[in-house]
Amino acid sequence: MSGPLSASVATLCDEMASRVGAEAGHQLIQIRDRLGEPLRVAIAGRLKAGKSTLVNALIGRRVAQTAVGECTRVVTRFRYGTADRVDVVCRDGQRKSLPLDDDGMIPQRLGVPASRVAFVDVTLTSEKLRELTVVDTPGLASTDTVVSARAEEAVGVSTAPFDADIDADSAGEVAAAEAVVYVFTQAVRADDVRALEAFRDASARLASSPINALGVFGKVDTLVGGAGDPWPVAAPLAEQQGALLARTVSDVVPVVGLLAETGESGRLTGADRDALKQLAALPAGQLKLILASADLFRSRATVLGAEQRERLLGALDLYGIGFALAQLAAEPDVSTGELVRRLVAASGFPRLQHTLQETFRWRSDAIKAGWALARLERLAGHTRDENDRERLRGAVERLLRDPAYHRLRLLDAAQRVATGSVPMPMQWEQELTRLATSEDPRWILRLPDAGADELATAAVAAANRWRVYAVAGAGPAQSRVAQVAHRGFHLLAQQVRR
Ligand SMILES: Nc1nc2c(ncn2[C@@H]2O[C@H](COP(=O)(O)OP(=O)(O)O)[C@@H](O)[C@H]2O)c(=O)[nH]1
Ligand SMILES: [Mg+2]
Repeated sequence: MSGPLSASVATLCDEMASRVGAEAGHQLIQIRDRLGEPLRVAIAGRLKAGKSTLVNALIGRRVAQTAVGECTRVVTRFRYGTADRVDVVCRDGQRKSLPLDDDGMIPQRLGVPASRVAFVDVTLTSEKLRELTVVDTPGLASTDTVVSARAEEAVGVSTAPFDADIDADSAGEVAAAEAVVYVFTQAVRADDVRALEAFRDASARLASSPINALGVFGKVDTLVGGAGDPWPVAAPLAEQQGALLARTVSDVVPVVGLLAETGESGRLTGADRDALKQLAALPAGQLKLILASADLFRSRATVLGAEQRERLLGALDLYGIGFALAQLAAEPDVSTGELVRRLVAASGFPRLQHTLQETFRWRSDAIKAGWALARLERLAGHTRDENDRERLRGAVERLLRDPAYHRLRLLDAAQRVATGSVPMPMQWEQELTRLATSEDPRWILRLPDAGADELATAAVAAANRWRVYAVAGAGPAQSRVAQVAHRGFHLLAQQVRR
């Protein structure tokens, strides 16, 4: 499952582990083990942004609490396992197992004070977790100014964007993620951007950048009133936000998380469909009225019982209900399964899944290898034994000389440019980003129909351009980046000739 880059870092860890002292050896084994695990994605964002809802959609099960009053203050990690299991991991290292509650969700009461909890470790038999470990985080609280100030302080000391009440253990659990999905709603606020950027320092080499961070514009159904279609507003807004956040996330994908969750978790039943059908039979004027607001729906949709009304609101909200009613009006016999499929399509979730795949999954080898190398470099710097330090540093350097590892230098350089720490003209930046994030020479060189010869010529020309830029271009930082790009295009030319 792991790619060639992470595999060779893992081999290096194994080899070195027997040659260094016990302390460093133990850490090397930890890094190696981690390389064999699925990519770890943290879901970050402010309180009530819809993070846990999105987590459930990604897992395909409603396991994370999203109840209205719910306000989880702990980090929860969801990973694949052969049995469903919830372990509360305490800060003193103690573990306490809990059963899922009657609804199959993590119990709201953990039985341990939140202040003592490091994080909650959940293993599930969900197939979707085989390739992705998901870390749900509490939100960055910001309405309360005191908490906000403390959150900022926490951000200042380069932890991650979450509530200041979070302890170091859970902060570490989030910082250990190799990629981040940042969920926000409506206008992107200054503290959103700051919080997102705070990830940057947390994992050194490949911290939050367009390389490993994706933005999700959540709850877009709440942009317009009632059951109105939010997409004509949501799509251009997401594009604007994408431009605003271009230095921090690779894309901003709009989504109705609630509909994705309901659809992907199989929450909608045949009875729900029948209830919707009853509503669909109402006269148009009355329908318009009950779909105007949640309060009107509660007080006027009396062909249904109170419980059924709440259930539909909770699972679909007004836009989902209105969408389902329109489907049923046009096609009264549509099955529950087909209705669910259309709801998921209307949620925007398929595009999010596709983008996740594109952004993270195929890059995950480089992301993980980069993460591991950053850990190794840190280990080489901190190990007490001087000989161990030397050995580790030497091993990392040898590995980086392998041409395959040039990919990591490229990602690192592209990240510096993309985040603005090394400014560069847009065209150069874009070419570097393409080179760093793809293996397809036609796409990198923007020659979709070219043959091998033409590609090789173009790659050599690009290499030359970057060499000139390295010599004659701007400052020393730009020059270093340009040298990395120069070598990258040189290697690309060799690759297409083979
Ligand atoms: N209408 C609507 N409500 C949503 C959506 N996503 C989440 N919610 C609701 O918003 C509330 C907070 O969501 P939650 O996922 O718990 O937010 P978190 O605090 O970021 O984890 C819950 O009541 C969700 O049902 C959405 O896309 N549309
Ligand atoms: Mg939550």
